[in-house]
Amino acid sequence: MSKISRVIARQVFDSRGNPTIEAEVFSGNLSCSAICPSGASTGTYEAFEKRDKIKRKYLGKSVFKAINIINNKIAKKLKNKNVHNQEKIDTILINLDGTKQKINLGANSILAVSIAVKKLSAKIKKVPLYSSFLIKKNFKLPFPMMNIINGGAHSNNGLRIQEFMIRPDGAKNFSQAVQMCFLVIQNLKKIINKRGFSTSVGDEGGFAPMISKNEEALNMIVQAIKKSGFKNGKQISICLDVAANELYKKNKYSIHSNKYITAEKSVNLFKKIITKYKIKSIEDPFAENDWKSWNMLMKKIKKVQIVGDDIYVTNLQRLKIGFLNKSSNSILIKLNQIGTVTETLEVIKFAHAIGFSTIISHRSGDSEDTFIADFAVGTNSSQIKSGSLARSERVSKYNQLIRIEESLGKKAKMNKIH
Ligand code: 2PG
Ligand code: MG
Repeated sequence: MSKISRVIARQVFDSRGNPTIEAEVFSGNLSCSAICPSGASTGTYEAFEKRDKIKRKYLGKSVFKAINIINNKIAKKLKNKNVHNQEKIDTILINLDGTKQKINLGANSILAVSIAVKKLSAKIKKVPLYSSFLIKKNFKLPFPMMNIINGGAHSNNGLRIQEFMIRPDGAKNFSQAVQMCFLVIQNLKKIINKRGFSTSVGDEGGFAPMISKNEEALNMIVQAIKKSGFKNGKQISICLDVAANELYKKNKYSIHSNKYITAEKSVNLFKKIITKYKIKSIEDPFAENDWKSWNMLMKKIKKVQIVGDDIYVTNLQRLKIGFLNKSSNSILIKLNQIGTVTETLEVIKFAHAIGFSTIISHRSGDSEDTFIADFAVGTNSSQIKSGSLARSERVSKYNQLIRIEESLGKKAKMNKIH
């Protein structure tokens, strides 16, 4: 048994330059740290993110109260606990908070500690982090979903849909997957440049040209795929995150233009673009409580991955409701939506048991922490979403997967997209 000797936290900064928490957990002279990410288009049911809300200092965004909680309350409770007993440690943290949405301690303080403990346990055991989750052998690499055009809450271009992604379905290995995305991204850059738009990037590293029509973005991507020598819908597939919570008002949606229309009409327009652009995956097509419309889409659209993010918020109870309502066939996994490693693993296990695919995801405010790369491999998740091949906080996850693939050698295989 290795005992936790010390837990400390500090305020660091995320990729948007906002304050966030880094926790460091010690056992003797070994330690590991973890940085908590932060979202922009957040679901109502996500676990609570604790911020100081003192306008004067960091416009309300500092996290010193949460850091205090780690340095005192949490550190005291975890002292001398077995670092290898993740479930017990997470249970202590959950009980210490005592609320459903982790309102007392804040999911940001809890998660930073939970992840740091997990990393430290693997370090002490001298095993690769990816081998310390659900999967113990036959590790598979996830397909990257790279967000190459940013819209919605992640940029200020007025583009309705938040994320236009590509997934290199034809890749034989992870390095090739990255190479394929690289080619499409570089060609897309040329296309955007030629059209006279800026090639600067948004929060997740994708381009954020000043266009406002979804189809304009889709046309440019199709062109870039073709120019790279790939077949759209075959070697490379287009995937979307609509983030429809942000486009919802009084039972209507402004997904396809800035005019608000019914869900029925939106479904028909989804159908149109899915066929035209051979779209293979759609995340958050409707708002977080609009179970009826999700089910309508599932009934009307076949062979497309329908992914729940804000609707499930990595929460087992909400996933169960979604399963009973036939709301989707896939779930996006974000550790900070629920707050501990153990609870996240429970959700993934359930998702796989009911035949859902799992997509491990970054947040739009992320950091150099690469935990989710190992997590994707160790949980047998078929996909990972970590932005584009730009901005180090995005690329760092893909780089870690390249290292994992290398360390697996000949045994390395790509996961299956179902
Ligand atoms: C999403 C995420 C990540 P955010 O909606 O899926 O891409 O964005 O972190 O802003 O919620
Ligand atoms: Mg989303």
